[in-house]
Amino acid sequence: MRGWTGRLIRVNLSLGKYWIQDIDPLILMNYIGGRGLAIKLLWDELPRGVDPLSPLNKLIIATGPLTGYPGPNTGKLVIAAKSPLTGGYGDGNIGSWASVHLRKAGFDAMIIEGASSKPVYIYMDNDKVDLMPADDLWGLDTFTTEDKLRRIHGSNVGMLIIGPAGENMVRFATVIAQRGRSGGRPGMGAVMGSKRLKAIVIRGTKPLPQPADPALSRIGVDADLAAKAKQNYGFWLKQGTTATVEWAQEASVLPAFNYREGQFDYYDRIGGVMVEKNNVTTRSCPNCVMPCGHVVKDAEDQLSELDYENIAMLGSNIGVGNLQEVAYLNRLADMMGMDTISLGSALGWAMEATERGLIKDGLEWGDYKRAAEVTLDIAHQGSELGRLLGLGVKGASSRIGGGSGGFAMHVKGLEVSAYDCHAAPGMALAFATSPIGAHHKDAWVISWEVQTNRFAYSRDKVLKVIELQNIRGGWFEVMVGCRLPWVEIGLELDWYWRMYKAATGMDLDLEGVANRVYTLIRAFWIREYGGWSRDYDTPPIRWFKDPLTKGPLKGAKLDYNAYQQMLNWYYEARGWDERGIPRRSTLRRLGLGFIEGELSKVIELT
Ligand code: PTT
Ligand code: SF4
Repeated sequence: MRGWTGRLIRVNLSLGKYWIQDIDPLILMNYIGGRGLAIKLLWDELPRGVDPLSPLNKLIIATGPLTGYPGPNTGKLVIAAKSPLTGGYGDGNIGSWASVHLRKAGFDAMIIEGASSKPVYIYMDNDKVDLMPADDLWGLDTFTTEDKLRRIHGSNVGMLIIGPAGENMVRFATVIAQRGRSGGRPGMGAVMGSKRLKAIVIRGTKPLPQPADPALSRIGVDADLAAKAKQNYGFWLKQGTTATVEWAQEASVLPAFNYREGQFDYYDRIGGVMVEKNNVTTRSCPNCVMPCGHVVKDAEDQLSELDYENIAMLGSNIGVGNLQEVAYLNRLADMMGMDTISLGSALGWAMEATERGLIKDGLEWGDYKRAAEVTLDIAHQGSELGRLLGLGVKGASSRIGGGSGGFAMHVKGLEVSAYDCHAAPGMALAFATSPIGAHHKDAWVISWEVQTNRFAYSRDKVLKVIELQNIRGGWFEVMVGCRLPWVEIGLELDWYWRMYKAATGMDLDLEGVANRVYTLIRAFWIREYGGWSRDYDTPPIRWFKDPLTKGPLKGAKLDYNAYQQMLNWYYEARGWDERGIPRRSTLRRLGLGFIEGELSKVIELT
């Protein structure tokens, strides 16, 4: 096959052994790579009901057939496993040189299984893997760990690292690369920690696989040039995703005070204009034509890399209206190795619980110093509050009760990304049906929604959500490139279809692949949950019950019955029944007939 290496490397940490294996070409054709390959491997290889933090869980690192080739933003990888935060399928898409090095080492993917009895890190040099002792790295933050590993292995390597949060199995611990890339929101860092795996260091020096058409490089370079020629390119370089703060304020979707409101009085002190003024440098993933990591000095005069979600969740959502303070909390999260979205949500939830007298010795809105203390407590699991919040808002609210579930902002256990949906039913549906829980990456429909009829609960809106899910979750997550050239500066999708064809020699069946991957992920959740309920596909109750109390959309809230009608349309369009279970006919049409037997052991199929 062309475009793929056709091989994966399997490392078993319990046995201290590794194997090189061919990947069935049919699997690559049907699932392509990234998330597609990851869910196929997890479905096939995980025993049903496995504890996500046990040695039986497997961590999949998967690239795609364009990874590393010239072309817009081809330096990312998917990291996936059964999630300890949600109990279902979890993944993240992270920019790291590890992606390019893995391909240059001759592999499309790595599977990590078992668990080491002592802290280790993987050092992979092309076909050879060594498990290196990591006792002196254990307990270190991600920045210090990266510096130490670079001193040992030089700069021509790619790395994926966990911090204390991952080691201590904080449920929303992520994997960090390049001091500010963070991936795997549903606890992929905790899975690494449970395996006592501190880091993965990869050095690949072989040529990338031969593409089907040598014109691939030229097409990729032309696509880069086309991206740079886009009208919005110059503005993007100045503010990147952080310009979204001002847009979200204007649209009343900027989460404030634990999603009680959609606007924040001090938004201009933490927004894109402020970031631009304070920007000291920018950082990027490999092969990026449009760097988005905006670095500013934080409250301790250290460098911190910001994106929109970090600012909204550690700023407006917890009442902090100062960019340097937000940046400080963000840097702590990067160093500790935990997700800023979930952290901001957990802190916001704890602030509200404190206000309501449900938590003693908690924290007040806007108190960034106390928020920083609690952040470190979560990472180190060093106090009762730190241990509570380290469970995520779903786990924490079910532990303390007292009605605190009513303001726990999550779907399926994953904290909601930074878009308030009191007045955005389409985005609420996108969050509720995202295949990993409430992440915006699969369908950021909100920008389209606020420009059209934002209050409508229409079939058109449902179909728009699915169209976006299929492109974002079913293409960018399986071919594993960054979607921002398309989303943010309008690079035409046709460039990607041409690059895919040149790399693999095949035409892309987007609908087929996306539906197959979405449906298999749905089946995985059902299998792991031992059943299903429509409640799992319903957004947080707050958006239905507590209307916005101020701003131009004062009084807005979601309508439960109208939402349920949208969910019916959604299921119907995906070929799932009214319970959200894929129909037998859908499984067969998508080439997923092989899961019928196992799925029907846990639920009756229609
Ligand atoms: C992504 C999520 C996001 S999405 C942000 S800001 W965003 C937060 N960033 C964090 C961070 O930083 N530090 C930290 N400790 N935790 C963080 N949690 C949050 O993580 C990220 C970019 C961004 S920045 C976005 S939109 C796009 N996301 C993509 C995606 O999901 N898929 C894809 N094919 N391309 C994408 N391109 C963009 O990538 P998760 P990254 Mg990330 C400081 O991984 O788990 O999906 O979480 O990977 O390399 O950092 O790129 O306004
Ligand atoms: Fe990475 Fe941002 Fe470039 Fe995408 S736009 S490849 S996330 S630096």
